[in-house]
Amino acid sequence: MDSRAKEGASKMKISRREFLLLGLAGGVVLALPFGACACSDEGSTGTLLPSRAKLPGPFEVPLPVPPVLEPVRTVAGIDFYEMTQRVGRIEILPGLQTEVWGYQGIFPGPTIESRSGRKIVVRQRNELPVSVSTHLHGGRTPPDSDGYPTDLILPKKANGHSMEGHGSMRMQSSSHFKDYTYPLEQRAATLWYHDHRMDFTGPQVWRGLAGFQIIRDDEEDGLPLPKDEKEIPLMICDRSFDEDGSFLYPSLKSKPGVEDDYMDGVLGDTILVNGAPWPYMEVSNTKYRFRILNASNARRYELALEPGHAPLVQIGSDGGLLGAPLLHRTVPIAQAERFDVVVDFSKYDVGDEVTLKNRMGEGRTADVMRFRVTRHERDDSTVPRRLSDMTEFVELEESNANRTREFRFTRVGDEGGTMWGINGEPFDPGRMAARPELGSTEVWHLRAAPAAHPVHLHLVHFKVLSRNGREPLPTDAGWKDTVGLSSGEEARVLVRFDGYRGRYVFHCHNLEHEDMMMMANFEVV
Ligand SMILES: [Cu+2]
Repeated sequence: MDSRAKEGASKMKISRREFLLLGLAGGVVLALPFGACACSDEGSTGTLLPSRAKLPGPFEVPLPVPPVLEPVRTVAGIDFYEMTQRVGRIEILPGLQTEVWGYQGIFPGPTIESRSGRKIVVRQRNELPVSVSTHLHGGRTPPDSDGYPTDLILPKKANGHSMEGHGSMRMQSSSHFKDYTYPLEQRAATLWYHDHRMDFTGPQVWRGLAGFQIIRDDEEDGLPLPKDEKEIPLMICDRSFDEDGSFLYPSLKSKPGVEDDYMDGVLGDTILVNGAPWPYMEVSNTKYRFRILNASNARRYELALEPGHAPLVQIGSDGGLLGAPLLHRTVPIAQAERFDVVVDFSKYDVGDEVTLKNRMGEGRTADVMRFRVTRHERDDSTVPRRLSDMTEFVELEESNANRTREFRFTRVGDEGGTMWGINGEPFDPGRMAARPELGSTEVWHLRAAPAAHPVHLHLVHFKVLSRNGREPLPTDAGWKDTVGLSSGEEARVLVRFDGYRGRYVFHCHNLEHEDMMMMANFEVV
């Protein structure tokens, strides 16, 4: 592990062999490894940036839930949305104002609720002082709407801002808005949209450019899972604040990248959930569904409930519902990963306080948020033994693979490393790392050294075949679009190249690594 990559090395000591059988509400008994600890041996790769502002105490502010964006019109079954990316001022730390760069000027941005197979068009307007490119993470999206890093929406005053440090960058858009078309020919899942601008994704997401998009379908609607006010998206991310409440970020002035000390990644000292610092939520003694997203730049978490009377019942992953629920005592969540979990608060007494902890954190970053069980309520929801018909997933086997490719995620450049790269190469929009055929299946062997790298592929979903030559972790289950690798780890993933022909990127989702070139192209041919 790099000497600077030391924040929050895991202190978990749970035996990997711990094996329990647990009953769930509704009489379902699952013979699953509960507490099979998915603890990594490494914590987050990054350097802590201390806040200068006075931070609030834990669990003082209520959990906000982002508003749902309504379409501006519907024509021929297509929903049209409009969003403006602009500067906003919001109160994140009590009594202070924070300038955010937000979708609709808010952070997190508004949630888009959509249906599988129902096309939507999102017009993104840019009223920020910088260029942007919007990516729908987890979306099976045609290439011209995927938010390629140089497919920019220029700022209104395009007087040089957009070319910061990039005299040679090819401009692919000259408008102040762009219509993104999302066919959404994919399963129900928790997606998120965020900025993906070449070299500046880290600072622009840090300033607020992230929001949820949820896709629903009939299969999921037919399940008796917790719904409505008991189905909550949780965007977890870390930030640091200057004395006046503004976001701190160690940018180089008008140039890509961060100060040398932070090239491993920027770790905030304040944990936000849906934009609020260490919030609390009042719950009844019933089941709740949480769609958890790690939207941090560099921080990984190991989530756990304390006291742990109830397991985290995982019902879905990046790519939607699992075939059957899985019980975890802890859930490791790398940047950009999503875990869809149900928590049964009937395992607690009214009056109990239940903390969502981060076992990889230290001091204040070991807390995420708190649930207060405040009332009795009738609960009609259950977690069924079967969640989804995962035929396609089960049938996709390594023997289906047409070929294997290997990608190493390492430092590149001068002695000591000045950049990050894949197979020794920093990102070059003109270079193609792979040309898989549409409809083909490949094994991608991903290796991370010498730091933690969450690897994300655009367009596709994949199945984790193995981790470090052994069985995947219980938390690697289901369709994935991001796989978290600790320093020195490797994973083999089985990827089905479905959807659209064209050029896409895959990259490390440590946003500082991504900005410092840990990205490559693949073209589906
Ligand atoms: Cu990385």
